[in-house]
Amino acid sequence: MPTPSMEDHIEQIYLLIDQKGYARVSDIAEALSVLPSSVTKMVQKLDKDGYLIYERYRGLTLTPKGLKLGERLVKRHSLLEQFLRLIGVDEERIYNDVEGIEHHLSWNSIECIADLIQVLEENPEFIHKLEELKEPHPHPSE
Ligand SMILES: [Mn+2]
Repeated sequence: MPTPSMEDHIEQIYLLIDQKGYARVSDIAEALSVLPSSVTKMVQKLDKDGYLIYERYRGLTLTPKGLKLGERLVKRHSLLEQFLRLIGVDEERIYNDVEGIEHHLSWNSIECIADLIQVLEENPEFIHKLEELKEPHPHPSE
């Protein structure tokens, strides 16, 4: 089982390769707000565990195992974003909230949330009821 930190790294590597065609240690470090040295350490562990191949001067490539997990993690992230958006969470909170919960839900819960999203999308009257509840809704000071 990959740890939350391993998941974060694989997710970012997958996204970077998808968007730029490559993932550099410095870009991963910046995306995750951690030191490049700790990314290097993690990348070596992910190499050892078979998620990617890391060659110091040639960069890194995800193995089929890493690609499969990366794709799942990115899907999970966007599914949770979609869910929070649908239930009316403020846009500026969504990313951080998802980062906070995504590693701690079982795939069973994720599947149930996916089903709930489907029901909500097919029945917009539920969304309207939620919106009505929210009308004047000051947040407690944070
Ligand atoms: Mn994420």
